[in-house]
Amino acid sequence: MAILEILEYPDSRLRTKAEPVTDFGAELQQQIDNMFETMYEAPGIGLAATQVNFHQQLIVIDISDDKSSPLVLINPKITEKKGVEQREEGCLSFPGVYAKVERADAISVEALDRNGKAIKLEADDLLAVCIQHEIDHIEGRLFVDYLSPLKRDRIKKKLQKLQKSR
Ligand code: GNR
Ligand code: NI
Repeated sequence: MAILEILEYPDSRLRTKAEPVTDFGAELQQQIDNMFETMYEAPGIGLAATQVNFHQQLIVIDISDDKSSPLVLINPKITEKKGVEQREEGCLSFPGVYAKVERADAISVEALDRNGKAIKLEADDLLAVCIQHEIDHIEGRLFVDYLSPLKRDRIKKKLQKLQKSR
């Protein structure tokens, strides 16, 4: 296993639209394991392949406190959205940045698991937020896209300063 480098905003590679996964072989399995290791080490509750410069529609999530609920979503589609809720979000591609974003409160999702088997799930609360945040990543969208241009610009300057300092 390996810890992967996480791209940080405003890296333009975060804007890449991922291609559907078609090959569920050993390389994909290795990529999934490396993404879990990277997410747990960060630590984060989700990680999209785009963030580690792998441009296929692959997401890993675990919102548990004890690594007990790993979830892999491949080629995911949101089939239903209900309600809206504002929540504070963070992102591993924006170290130290938190902002309130409005999302659907509950969603239905269809996806493939790591073996290519079709799965359907219903999610609400934090899991629903996390899935929507990760699906945005694989489509090249970022949580700051929902903020005002002024707030986004402040965040960009803060991160560029941080990146120059190391
Ligand atoms: O670790 C993460 N926490 C989080 C908190 C609120 C809403 C979304 C997230 S996802 C984030 C990890 C990440 O950047 N995934 O893309
Ligand atoms: Ni993120």
